[in-house]
Amino acid sequence: MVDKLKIGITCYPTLGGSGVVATELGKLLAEKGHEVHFITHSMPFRLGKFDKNIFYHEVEVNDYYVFKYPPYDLSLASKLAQVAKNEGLDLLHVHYAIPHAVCALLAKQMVGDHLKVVTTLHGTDITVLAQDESLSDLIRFAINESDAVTAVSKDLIQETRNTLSIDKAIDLTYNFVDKRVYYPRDVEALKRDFVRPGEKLLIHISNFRPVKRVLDVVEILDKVNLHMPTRLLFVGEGPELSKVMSRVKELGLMDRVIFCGKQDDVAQIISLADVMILPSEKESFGLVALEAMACGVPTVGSDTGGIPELITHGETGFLEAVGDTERMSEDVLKLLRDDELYAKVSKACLYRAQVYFCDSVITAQYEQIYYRVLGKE
Ligand code: GMT
Repeated sequence: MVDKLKIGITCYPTLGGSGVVATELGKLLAEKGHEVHFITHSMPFRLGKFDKNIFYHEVEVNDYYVFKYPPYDLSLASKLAQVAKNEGLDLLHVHYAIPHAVCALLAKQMVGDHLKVVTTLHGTDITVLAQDESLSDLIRFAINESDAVTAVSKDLIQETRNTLSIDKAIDLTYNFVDKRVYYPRDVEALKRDFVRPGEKLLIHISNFRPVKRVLDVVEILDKVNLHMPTRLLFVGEGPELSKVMSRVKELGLMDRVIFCGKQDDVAQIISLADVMILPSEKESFGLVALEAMACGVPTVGSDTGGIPELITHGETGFLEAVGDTERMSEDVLKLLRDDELYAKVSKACLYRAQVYFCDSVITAQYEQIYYRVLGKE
């Protein structure tokens, strides 16, 4: 019989792909009989319904008056150690090297070497934080001292090696989607609330950080709309939102754009759309493109980071150089004008999401890593 494990998971519990992946993984592990303890500063937003194998431990930050800054990292480290001891955890699976892996390593020192630490790299700790010399040694330490390290694309593994001169083995664990949630939904009736007959619908979902190049999405809509009546759904919020709204007004596209804000039922919204637009400057994986793929919606985006490992240009979407909105809009038009091509690409999307980014396959990969670090292979 396979050993059931006691696993602690720490992630950023609010919106964001890493939080989604960590939470979905925890839920799937719990379904397989493992005991899963989320240790985070607030309830992970995708946690959902009650499960007897899922526990939530809130990290409360001590705001003692001598502290200039409340020490979240120390509160997390001591909570991790406390939960690990009280619950007899086998391992901590932490998402992001900074600060989570560093905190987990401190907890391991407090609890003992039998507590293993698995760290998953999602991108920003390598592509942004590791560029900062004041943090790079700490990130290298966190990676080298973890019992296992995983990354969400080959590109991110390579970038970790190059940026931090790291030789340690890093396991590739692609992002995944739960096929029971992400599938083409029947949204024909709902679609009539968003587009008129004959119109097409584009979608962009992100946290509107500069790295997402959301203004490019508006340029693409503008260009496509010149040739074909098209609308655009923006899902999410973030620092670039007001700039995006100004550009939409400047181009006279207000009646073509719907700003939905943050939304929970992403699969339903994606199913409304014809094409997902992801023109990011950098993307270690691009979870939203996978979510779209699993709903049969192709992505047009940039050929950068881990995106080409997910989307095969010409088969499951189209990828162009970062910032080339001209070619991206031509790709969108190519897809929207040719029903036969669209159907072929959409079918290929469903197949690729099922076969290569299937929840059960990736969950099993994580389990294998857990058993390996615990010497239970
Ligand atoms: O993209 C973001 O700004 C959010 C960030 C996160 O922490 O959720 O996303 C990163 O992790 C996701 C899950 O592994 C990946 O799908 C995203 O590509 C990655 N973002 C970047 O690399 C910019």
